[in-house]
Amino acid sequence: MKIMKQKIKTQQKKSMFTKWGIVLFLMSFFLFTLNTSTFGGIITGDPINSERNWGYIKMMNTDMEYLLNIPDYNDIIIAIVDTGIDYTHEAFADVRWWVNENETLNGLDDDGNGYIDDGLIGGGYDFGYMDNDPMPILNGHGTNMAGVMVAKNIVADPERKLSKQGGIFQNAIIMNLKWQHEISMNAIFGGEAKAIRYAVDNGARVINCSFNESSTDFIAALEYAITNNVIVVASVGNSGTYKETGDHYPSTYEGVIGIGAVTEEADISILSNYGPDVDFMMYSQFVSTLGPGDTYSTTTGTSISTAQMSALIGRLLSYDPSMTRDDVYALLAAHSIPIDHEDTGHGRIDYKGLVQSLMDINTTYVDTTINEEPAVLEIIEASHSGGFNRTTLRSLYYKDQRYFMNLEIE
Ligand SMILES: [Ca+2]
Ligand SMILES: [Ca+2]
Ligand SMILES: [Ca+2]
Repeated sequence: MKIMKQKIKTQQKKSMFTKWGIVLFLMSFFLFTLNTSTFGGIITGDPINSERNWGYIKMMNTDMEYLLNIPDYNDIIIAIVDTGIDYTHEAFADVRWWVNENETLNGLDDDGNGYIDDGLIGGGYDFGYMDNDPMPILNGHGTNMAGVMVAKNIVADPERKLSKQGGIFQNAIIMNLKWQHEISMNAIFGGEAKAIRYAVDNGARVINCSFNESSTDFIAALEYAITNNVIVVASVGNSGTYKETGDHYPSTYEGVIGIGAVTEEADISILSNYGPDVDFMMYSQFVSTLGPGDTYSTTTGTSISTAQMSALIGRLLSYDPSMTRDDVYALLAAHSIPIDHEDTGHGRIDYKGLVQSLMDINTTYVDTTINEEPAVLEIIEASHSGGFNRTTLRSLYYKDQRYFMNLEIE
């Protein structure tokens, strides 16, 4: 097999937002249990495709096209346990919402799981109000989380919308599990534990927990998830302080993957907690995403860091669903770049390196930009059980430069 490639200049842009730390820190005082700070959820007139939106991609050593052009191989369900997702958002039009095949919309609990008509509307259930519609009433947090996972590019208005960015794992199947009562901001029906158990019982491989909650029932549900090889990914919190084990649940619970926040300069975000139970750091500042009611917003904090990691882990599982939580963790840890701060776990993810390690590829790379006649640069050999389909591989990083490739099978 011969691969012809053309070098594409990557756009390395500098952040305009290095001085926002204090602002973000002040904003963190307005937070309740949700690990995010959204600017009221909506910034109108703000070009969503501005350079900062590349942050979360850049902090993973990759770019959006690279992410999107690597194929997904298997269906993976990600449960977003949050405030509910506005599943009617225009950028979610093609999203694969999870459906409970064992229910019928008839006012009865057909599958006998204790919930009437669950999993038929918007991908899940509302454990905050105990009804079958997980649509948020007030809070945009859940929609923010889903945006960085599965939003699709909207091309109609490229200056305003997600022209350069979409979710990290757009083929994910999303389970939309609302756990909070939006007025009280609490789980008055024990929704946080119910939602976790529901996700496990219905096939979720990843559960996103971008919040802080520590009820006994909830801890038991976390253990249930971990025992069943479901990967729980949780935000480490936005108070900018050191957290010992047990100080912040679920992120410091053993077996949960705790996610902190870095800036575009790969420094720890001023609002990110840190400590022995932080596992990885993801990008956190002004991450563009979706809000309820066809709105677009930017979101900052460890919540959105966590959502990115959940999507990334979902993608990894789609390559090889047989991987356990420990397999995934080891893979991420092996392809992490430490940041210059103690107690920040393995640091940020080198997605490019990670994907290369997953590729089952033994290929001759030919750089058409160096010579008129194609020149062989290097033969890369790697193998992994989750190997890529070579004919669909469209781009690859090579020695820190990005290439598009035209594949020729010989
Ligand atoms: Ca039911
Ligand atoms: Ca029913
Ligand atoms: Ca509802």
